[in-house]
Amino acid sequence: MIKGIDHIGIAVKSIAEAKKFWVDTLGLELLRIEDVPEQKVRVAMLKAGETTVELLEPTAPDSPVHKFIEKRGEGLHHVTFQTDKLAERLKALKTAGVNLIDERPRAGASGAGIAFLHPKSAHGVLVELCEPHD
Ligand code: CMX
Repeated sequence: MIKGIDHIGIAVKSIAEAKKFWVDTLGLELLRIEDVPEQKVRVAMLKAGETTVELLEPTAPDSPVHKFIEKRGEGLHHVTFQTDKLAERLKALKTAGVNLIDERPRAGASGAGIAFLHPKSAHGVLVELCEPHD
């Protein structure tokens, strides 16, 4: 079952620049900054009450986030929902005709299993599912 929103991903050209608004002005707490080489991004995780905002800065020209910013500019990039039994859920979604970017869970930050669903199957929203590590 879907347990809630884990985080909201926002594509930015520069974490250092974006932090001036999100942290210094709006007041979200910076939890950590880490590189995610598999996705060719650097991420800043910001605490927003029960959930988290993830600023995504591309680290290579062929990063999906670089492509997104080139095409659409900075802005909302994806929404991540927490789920259990991710592998089973992906099979069920595939059977239901959903276009899966990841057919099997991949390793995400902090040992979580993650998988993306294509925005064409989700009314224009890139959806990420994550199953937190126990
Ligand atoms: N949200 C909504 N729509 C999106 C989108 C996004 N984030 N990214 C792309 N699209 C749309 C495009 O606008 C385009 O629509 P049209 O065909 O109507 O023009 C369509 O999807 C195809 O886009 P594209 O620019 O040709 O890009 P690709 O098909 O090469 O890649 C996607 C799109 C979603 C498959 C790719 O970005 C992907 O695999 N994403 C998952 C991985 C990822 O985003 N990683 C970064 C975050 C990692 C992290 O959180 O750690």
